[in-house]
Amino acid sequence: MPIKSNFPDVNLSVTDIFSLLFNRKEKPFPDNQVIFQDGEHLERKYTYAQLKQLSTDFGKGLKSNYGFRKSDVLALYVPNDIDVGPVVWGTLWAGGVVSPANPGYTVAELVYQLKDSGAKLLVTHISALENAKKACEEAGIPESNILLLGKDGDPSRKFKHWSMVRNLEGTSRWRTPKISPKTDLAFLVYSSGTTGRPKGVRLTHHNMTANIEQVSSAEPHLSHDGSKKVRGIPDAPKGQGDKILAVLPFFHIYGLNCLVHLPVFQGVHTLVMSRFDLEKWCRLVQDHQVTFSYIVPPIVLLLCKHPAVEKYDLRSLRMTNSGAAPLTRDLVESLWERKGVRVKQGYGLSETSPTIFMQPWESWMSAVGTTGVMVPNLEAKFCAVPAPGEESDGTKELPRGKIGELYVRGPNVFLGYHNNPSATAECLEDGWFRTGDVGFLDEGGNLTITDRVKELIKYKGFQVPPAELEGYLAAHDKVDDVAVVGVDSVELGTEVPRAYIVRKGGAGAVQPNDAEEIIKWMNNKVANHKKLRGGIKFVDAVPKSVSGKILRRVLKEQAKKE
Ligand code: AYL
Repeated sequence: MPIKSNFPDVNLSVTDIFSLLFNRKEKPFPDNQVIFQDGEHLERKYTYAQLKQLSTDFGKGLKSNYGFRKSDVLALYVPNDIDVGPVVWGTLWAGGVVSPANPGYTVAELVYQLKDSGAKLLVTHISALENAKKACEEAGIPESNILLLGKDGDPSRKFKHWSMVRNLEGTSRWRTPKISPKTDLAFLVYSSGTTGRPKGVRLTHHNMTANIEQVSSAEPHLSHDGSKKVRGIPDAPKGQGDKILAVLPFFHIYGLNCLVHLPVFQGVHTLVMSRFDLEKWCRLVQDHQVTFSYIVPPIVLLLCKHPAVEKYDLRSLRMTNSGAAPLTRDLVESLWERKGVRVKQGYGLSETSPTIFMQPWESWMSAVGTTGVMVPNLEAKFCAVPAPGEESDGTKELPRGKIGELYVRGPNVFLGYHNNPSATAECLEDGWFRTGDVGFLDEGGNLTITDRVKELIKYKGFQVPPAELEGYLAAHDKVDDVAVVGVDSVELGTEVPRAYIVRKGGAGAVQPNDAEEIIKWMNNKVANHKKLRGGIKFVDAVPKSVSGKILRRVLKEQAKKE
């Protein structure tokens, strides 16, 4: 029997994202509520009403200036900026699909996503323009279809700023096309899923709106006027509403839903940082009396350990939410002892839009170490964990409370991988999605994640697909065979990728500088988060199953003993 959420089902809207956010009959905050503000250039900010107007204008401009049609894909290759929201919603208004990419991607990594997603336009930032130009040329996107966002435009004026893309032919002609929320795509985010290279995760309008409503109904604690009270948690400072500090990347599903969409749905003032900087983060919390922030375990670690944090008063934070990678009980307790800051967990995946479990604010300490309870309208089951080398099949369901591989079903589960039916078939059946994560539920319905049985490595919450790194390494002339796995770095508080390499010519041929040379060679090929920070180990053979699959768990166990 599938396990149901503790929360009663919510009556979910069936509508497109733009309508959910901007055509609401009743919303609990005024039109002039500031939603996004640049954390560095404070004069840059957008109210709710401005966001609606800017998005509509951009959507019309896409249609009139670029012939943008329903289902066309616009790729984003930008650091966080207050302009991201209107570019996203303008694209959706025009019936398009947004595919966000990491602005740290190398040209080759970006080309892969542009080609795979079939992007027609690219919106970038002046700091990423050089790579963007090269990638567009390779992917066959004309330079005239590159736009810029952010505070600074192009000094040469060759590349248009998104805000100049408006309807020049009068306002009446362009309308939003009819959108079928359950089948029309809104986003193609990239995830490696359980195995292989990054794939386009097909997220519909309804996937995203469902998750916005699932999360907001289970956790209605933030408000524009500070009126929401939670037992045992301080209120927002007097005379001020809640304030979110947005630091996680908007291109990743965690930031995309929790920091771009939720603030405008909930009407909460959100300060946007273009990149993480520990002291700036602390200063913004203190100076702006920030009440909430979404973070990741490595940030929690820094807040617990870094000497600079001593100088700042962070007690305006009513709560913080950590997700994307495991967070230990020790860190939660140490942050509370050191800074009086509460941290609770959320858990989700790109494929589930993303949030599927969240720790209620009230249980941040009593359910510490767990990722909390299921969001409403979701079902779960736990199945026997496959033996190394065997496939999961989702049929050997375990009794509640036993450790097993987690499967979920619900309105926020994606449609499948873009152009990849075999990868889709491996993880989606009868609406059940195989997460590749292993854990168990306690009596209160709180999930503890104990293991990850998929290949994926998480460096500071970022995805590192081992198959992609193996693909590069296999082409190196000193490499005969290779396997990449994640090993824990206590110092960095994260997993790091390590390569196990069979040297051409055998173990006897290994030269003292081989590892360094290969690492350097790799560093030029991949984004920063995919670097081989776990080093290289030369081995006689890569352990494999009879069918030739790499036995990653054998290598991981070996790494633990080293
Ligand atoms: P993706 N604890 C342990 N592992 C986690 C956690 C967590 N709290 N959250 C995510 N993961 C791992 O697609 C897990 O292995 O999305 C999962 O399968 O980049 C994988 O990360 C998914 O990685 C939210 C909303 C967290 C979003 C997220 C992170 C989404 C990461 C909480 O409320």
